[in-house]
Amino acid sequence: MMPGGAGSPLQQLIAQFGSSVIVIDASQLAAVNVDHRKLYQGKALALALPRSTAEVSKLLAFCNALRIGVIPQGGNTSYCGGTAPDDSGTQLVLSLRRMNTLREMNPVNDSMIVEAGCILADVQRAAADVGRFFPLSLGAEGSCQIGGNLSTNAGGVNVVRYGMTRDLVLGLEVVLADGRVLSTLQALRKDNTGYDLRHLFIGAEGTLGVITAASLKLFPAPRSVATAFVAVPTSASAVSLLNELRTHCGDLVSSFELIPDIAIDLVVRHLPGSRVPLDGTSPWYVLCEITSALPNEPLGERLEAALAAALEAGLVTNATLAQSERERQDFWFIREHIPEAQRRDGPSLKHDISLPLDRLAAFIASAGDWIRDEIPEGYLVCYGHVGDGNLHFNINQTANPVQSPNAAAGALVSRQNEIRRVIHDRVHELGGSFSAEHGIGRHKVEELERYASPLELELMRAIKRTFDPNGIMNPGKVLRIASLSR
Ligand code: FAD
Ligand code: 2HG
Ligand code: ZN
Repeated sequence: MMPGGAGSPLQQLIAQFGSSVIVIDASQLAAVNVDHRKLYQGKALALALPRSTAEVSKLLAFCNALRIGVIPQGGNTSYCGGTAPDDSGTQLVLSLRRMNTLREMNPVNDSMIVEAGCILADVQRAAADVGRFFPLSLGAEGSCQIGGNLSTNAGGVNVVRYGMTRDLVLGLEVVLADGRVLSTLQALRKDNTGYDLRHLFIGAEGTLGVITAASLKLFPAPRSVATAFVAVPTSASAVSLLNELRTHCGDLVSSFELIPDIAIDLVVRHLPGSRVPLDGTSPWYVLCEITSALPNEPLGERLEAALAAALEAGLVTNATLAQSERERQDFWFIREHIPEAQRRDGPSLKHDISLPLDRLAAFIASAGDWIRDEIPEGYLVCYGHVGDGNLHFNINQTANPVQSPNAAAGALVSRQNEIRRVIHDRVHELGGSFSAEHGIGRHKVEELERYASPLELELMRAIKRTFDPNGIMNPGKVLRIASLSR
């Protein structure tokens, strides 16, 4: 039986847009009702699958008039519960998955225009097909969408060289809450004509409007690459190694990832086929890559020389360079599968933090000691994009043979608020961020309220009210606003 009686919002939506756009099939709804980490289970009114910007525009105008909450959804891989509807059964999930057209490829201008529902890996491939490079790269690239990447301002493994998603955007097409279409899809690198509105929507997590298309920057394709897997004695040595690499290789450094030994153990244990690059043990490793757009550059020699200097200085204890693309993939397999290995090992708490590089190692040492001493229910799995000062300071459930796995699981999760407070307070005191690249969603709304200044919150709320006075866009995410109707 169809929920909602005659003349109900659902009936009206179906009457207006048809059942090919407004989907109420239970299995399709089940997939969009829950976020990737299964933190929030909601119940959507329906799933909207628009095919064009014009259709998104009509949908939003309609929802605004009826005060129906709209939850934009891309690949649904976000980590902060940004995509889940609430459990009221009144919110419409709007998926961009049908809007996946490459509108324009412009190698001369080094730019491309893609619709928001394009899968990130497809965007990368389209750029590669014309000998260009779209540098955004992250573990979920096979399923996340460019609209989701823009809306979370995703980071990933190439930020050290190319910046966050925000840095890769020339223009946007956005449907506002009332259905009007704001198009700044130009492909200009220089355009100082007043306030740069596109940046408000980047990282807004669907709370200000729906991104329907983007004009993206392209770069020369890397044609020479050298990748190393490096053992380092301490996290402080890893930070110093970054400096050393920059001294020797300058801005060729495109990735610099910290990996602890425990993460390698997890990947090897849970993902058959993974190959450990180095013999022996070390508490920490760095996976680093340097690239150049010039062909046949002796980057291996350059990286080797940098690592030899670091070895001499005691920053490195062992290192290996990938001798083939296959070996390079093996190195990256380990890094990219840490989240999946963590997931398979049991419940975990995630802290996506960033710190100034000069404070990063001291933080790892002191917060690491605190976890060891105070959190017997968990163990630290600290890894991430150290080149950007970004750590995934995660804690996994300790296996406890005395308790059942579930009871033990509950023990760590039941302490999550207390643990989060200690970690985020310490990060804040050190001038860091409690959300480096994953955003706020629903999961970190209280954290934003705690750590943003009153003035920042006042201005963010004013922006929200300006763009979405009826509060229909992704209600309850990023900001709570009492005076809005939702
Ligand atoms: P969704 O999860 O669908 O949505 C994310 C947010 O954006 C939601 O608030 C949603 O309402 C909003 N939204 C989605 N599309 C639109 C749109 N068109 N218009 C307006 N709002 C919209 N993140 C990183 O930053 N770096 C990483 O290295 C990284 N690695 C990951 C690895 C794995 C294995 C996984 C599962 C996730 C990882 N993530 C990472 C998190 C996630 O992939 C990113 O946040 C990604 O950018 C989300 O894209 P999505 O299409 O899945 O968006
Ligand atoms: C990564 O860098 C992602 O692999 C995921 O941002 C981090 O699972 C995590 O905490
Ligand atoms: Zn990450």
